[in-house]
Formats: sequence, structure tokens, C-alpha cells
Amino acid sequence: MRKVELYRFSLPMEAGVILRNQRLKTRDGLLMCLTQDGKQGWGEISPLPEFSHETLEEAEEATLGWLHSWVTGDQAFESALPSVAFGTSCALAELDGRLPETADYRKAPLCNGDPDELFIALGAMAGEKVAKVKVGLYEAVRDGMIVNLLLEAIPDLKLRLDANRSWTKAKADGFAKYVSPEFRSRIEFLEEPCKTRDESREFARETGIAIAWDESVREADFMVKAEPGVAAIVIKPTLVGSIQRCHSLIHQAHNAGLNAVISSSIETSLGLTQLARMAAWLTPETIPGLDTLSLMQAQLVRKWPDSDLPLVDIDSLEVVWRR
Ligand code: OSB
Ligand code: MG
Repeated sequence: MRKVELYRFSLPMEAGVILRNQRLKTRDGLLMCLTQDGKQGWGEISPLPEFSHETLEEAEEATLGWLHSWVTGDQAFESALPSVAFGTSCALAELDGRLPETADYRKAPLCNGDPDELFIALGAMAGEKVAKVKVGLYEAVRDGMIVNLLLEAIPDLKLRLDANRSWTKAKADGFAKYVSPEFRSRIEFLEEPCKTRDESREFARETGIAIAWDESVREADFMVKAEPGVAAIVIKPTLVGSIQRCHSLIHQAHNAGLNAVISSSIETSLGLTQLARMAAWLTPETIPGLDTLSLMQAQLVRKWPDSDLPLVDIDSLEVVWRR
């Protein structure tokens, strides 16, 4: 006997979370629960505004279609919508015991340009010190100076940087000029420095600063391959698709000698803990990019260890469909 429940949630965000051109006031999405033979599997489906191509309404319609097939015992095909494919694959994997419980709760602390905050976060960090700094929000020269200052002040620190394609080649070069050559190898990678992939490749070759692909991974013509100066690919499952699809990309990356970094698309604590389990399973050597829970004002159903945010439980959510 199969049973399904689909819930809708809307969690308040911290003030001032901006995604590209839009302020994100609430994080909205769907939670599904599959039950079979006394076992349960949960999945979160939350398309990210400004990043996902599908809207929440489209995701809901596709999810309802999928759930209907599954609960009636028909073959439920993987959805073409990445957020739906991710959530349904998590629920099925939990049900079948294919998503291991062990999780990698380490996270690379995320810094939006205020080095003082990062000093505090890093002071509390045990083991390998890796932080992620968003660059490209202010002057490129300022970014270069901050990166240099951090690497100089904390000798065992490694940095991941993310420019989200915001620089022209000239601006990217302006950034690099302020990072001392002896520190450049401690930049694990800089995600998508330039507007085009070719400019980013050229930047990596000329500066010796390794780069990583993030936006590119989700473009139709992207192929995982070893290239000079490319260190990693970033995988955001809500934007990429099912666990199987992510697994295949990670496999291709590792075969090509690249790192794969499982990262957040600002999922709730439920989705984030599943990403931490995927990371422990599929990328055990790599700290995942999951430091986004503190952008929210609440957790959902499952707790992230060490978070003091209040927990919203399932009974307070609106039921969309139940069968
Ligand atoms: O710019 O990589 C981004 C989260 C949602 C949307 C876009 C991005 C992110 C993150 C996640 O940066 C955190 C991380 O990758 O460490
Ligand atoms: Mg990025």
C-alpha cells in the first residue's frame, strides 16, 4: 500500500537577502512524504527565484502528476523540472534506504564582504579552514585587497570565491593584481569570474588563480572535462536535478580530476540535511557549500545540528494533497 502527502511551506527569511535582482522575503516550496510498507521518504521541492527556470506553480503541477502516478502504482518518470526531480529522487532514495544517514555537516562559512564577520566564524572552525567569499558586489580592487588581507592574516586559511559572472576580463584582472602571487594557490577556486567561459579560462591561465564552473554546469552545452586552470564544478541539486543526475556529474568530475562541490540553493533545513548526507556519501573529501541556513528565520521538520533557529513542524503546514 502506498500513501502520499504533499505540503506547502513558506518560511520567513532574514531581512536583506537579495537574489540577483530580487529581495527574497520568504522561502516557498513543497514537502512531500511517501509511505510504503511502513517506511517513509521525504523530499523538498523548492525552485529558487531568479535561478530556477520553473516557477513554484509549475513545480506543484508536475509534482502532483508524479505523485498521482506513484501512488497508483504506475511508473513515475523522472520530472524534467530539476527541483521536482531532486525532491522526488530524495523521497524515493529515503524510502529505499539508498540515501545514507551519515551526513557531512561541515560547511564553508559564507562571507558577503565584511572580513570582521569572517574572522569570528573562522575562529570557531575546527580542522580545515575553508571560507567562501562573494566577490563582484563592490569594486574589484577592494575585493582583491580583502582576499589578500584574509590570506595574509590567517596562514592556514583557504578561500573559495564566487563572482557569479559579474566581471569583465579587465575587472577580473584588476582583482587579481591585488592578490599576491604567493597567496594565489590558497584560493581553492574562483567561481565564474567573467561574463563568458572563454574569458574565465583566459583569466585562470594568465593569473594562476584556479576557477570553478557553477552557472555553466546548468547550461545545455556544458560538458565535464579537465581543462587548464579549472579546479572544480559546483553542483546545486535543486537547480540540476535528481540524485542520479548529480551522482553522474560528480562521477564525471572525479574521473576528469576535478573536485565536485555539493552546494545549497537555499533549501530549508530538511533539504539541507539531505544535501549534507549526499555530500558525505558522494563527495567525502570535499567540504560542501551549505552555509545558508542562517539566511532563514526558521527550520523545517528536521533540525540542522547546532542551529538555534525555531523548528516549524509538519502539523502547521497546509496540506495540498493527500491520498
Ligand atoms: O552564488 O553560488 C551562488 C546559493 C544560492 C544561489 C546562488 C549561490 C548560492 C551559494 C550557496 O553561494 C553557498 C555555497 O555555494 O557555498
Ligand atoms: Mg556561484
